[in-house]
Amino acid sequence: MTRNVGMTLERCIVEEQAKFPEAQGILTGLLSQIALAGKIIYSKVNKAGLADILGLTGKMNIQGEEVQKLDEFANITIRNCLDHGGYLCAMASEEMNGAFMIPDRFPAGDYALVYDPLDGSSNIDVNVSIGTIFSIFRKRSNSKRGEPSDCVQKGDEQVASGYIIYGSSVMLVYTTGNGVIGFTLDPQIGEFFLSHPQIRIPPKGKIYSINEGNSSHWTEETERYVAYVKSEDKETDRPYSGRYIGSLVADFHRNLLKGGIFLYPGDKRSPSGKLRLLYECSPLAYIVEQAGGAASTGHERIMAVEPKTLHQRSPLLIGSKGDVELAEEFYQGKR
Ligand code: P6P
Repeated sequence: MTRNVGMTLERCIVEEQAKFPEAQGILTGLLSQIALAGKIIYSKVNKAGLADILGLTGKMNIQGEEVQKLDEFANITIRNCLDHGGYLCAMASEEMNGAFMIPDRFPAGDYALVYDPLDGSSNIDVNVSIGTIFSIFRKRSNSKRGEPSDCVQKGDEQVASGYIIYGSSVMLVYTTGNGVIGFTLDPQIGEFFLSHPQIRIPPKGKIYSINEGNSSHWTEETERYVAYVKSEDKETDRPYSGRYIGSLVADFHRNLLKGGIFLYPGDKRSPSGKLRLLYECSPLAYIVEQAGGAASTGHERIMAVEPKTLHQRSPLLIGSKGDVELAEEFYQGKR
């Protein structure tokens, strides 16, 4: 009897691609190259404690944050894996001030990639799971080789999005608009195998994730919502458990599988919150909506927000639909 070698990422994408002949294998190529970048990044992340790659480059990124060497490595790895395939016209990343237009020496394609190369990087030195987050848009400009503006599109325009989590195992989770699928890397053979064929988030959870250290700056809505989920009420399954890792991909991935809500709301110091719309909130919003959940600013769907600038921030409430809709009632003055 032939041993089932398991459904690899490539085989799964090709079979899914076959359902959309008009896509001419674009997604196959793009997702395969993103998977390759993830394997290369993982090869460094899992040795971070050994190499001298830990520590800061001393450079500052556009956010005014010190750039960790691994951040820079991840950013360049993704750019080098995806700049020559002919699928993309432009790329944009947390680590680059402006869009990176595909150089003339390579063919330019009809898609734009926006990504956070290594989110949660402040956790690199303490061995907490971190992740790569990505969004793929169709080129919208009329220019043959695209424009930087092709990277600045609202979430509803995404053709695919996903993340790679570098944790106790490495997983690639993505959507192309037909549900959410997860693959787990077998490091022995360097292949991603299908491990989560159809991820669905529970309609309601019992976990809330928020940085309580910010509570002195919270708005009254956030104070009242957090007090609500922490108070006892058997009928509505409260209190919730507090879980906060400080690494968005890790907090999001746990809630996606177990149910619950992650909040990084605006506060009195920064009304737009901390997280970036285009390469943190938007791609995860596409994943969670495709898994049956919801993602909101507190007042509107994250996917409906029309971005104005590449690095703009957005408040984020994301997770089980029942939890996000309940939290929205607090932010919209209905509770
Ligand atoms: P805070 C990591 O720097 C990050 O961008 C996300 O991964 C994480 O959810 C958030 O910031 C943590 O921010 O203010 O709670 O430390």
